[in-house]
Amino acid sequence: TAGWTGINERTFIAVKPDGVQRRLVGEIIRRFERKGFKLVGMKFLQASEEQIRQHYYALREKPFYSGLVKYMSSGPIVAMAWQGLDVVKTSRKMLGETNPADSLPGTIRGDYCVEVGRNVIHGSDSVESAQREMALWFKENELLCWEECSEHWIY
Ligand code: 3AN
Repeated sequence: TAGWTGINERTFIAVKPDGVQRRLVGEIIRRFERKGFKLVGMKFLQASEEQIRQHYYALREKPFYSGLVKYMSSGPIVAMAWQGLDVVKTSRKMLGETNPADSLPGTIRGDYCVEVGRNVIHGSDSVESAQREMALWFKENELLCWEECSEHWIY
């Protein structure tokens, strides 16, 4: 997965257990599609605590870490990879700030949540994190390269 930049930049997005429970999956996908990003990988899964510990390894010393691991493995999540120009930076803008109270209306966290510990969605914070996280959650053949070639479609 190395070397994805420009219009091929990719990021890892996950709808967290509270987002799934609150039926926000469709809304979140809709926002990324309408923005103009391309879905290149998606799975619905219940993560193990071990997977979450790896995902949030950088936060292992934080006081909220064990609560975060429990929360993120408490129910199913939707793991996705999205592709497009500046998708890492732009998707962080679409998410809003880590604390929903600091997130502007119009952002996902600004519109749909109130608590930092229940903030509905994850998005990679850099191109390097995106590559590490995509490798953690997807096998290489689960990330697709596809083009919009409508002549092959029925309608
Ligand atoms: P972001 O998800 O915006 O990149 P990080 O990486 O600092 O923010 O934090 C990862 C996750 O840890 C957050 N999405 C949130 O669920 C949780 N978290 C962050 N800060 C706190 C906090 N002060 N209290 C409880 N949970 C937190």
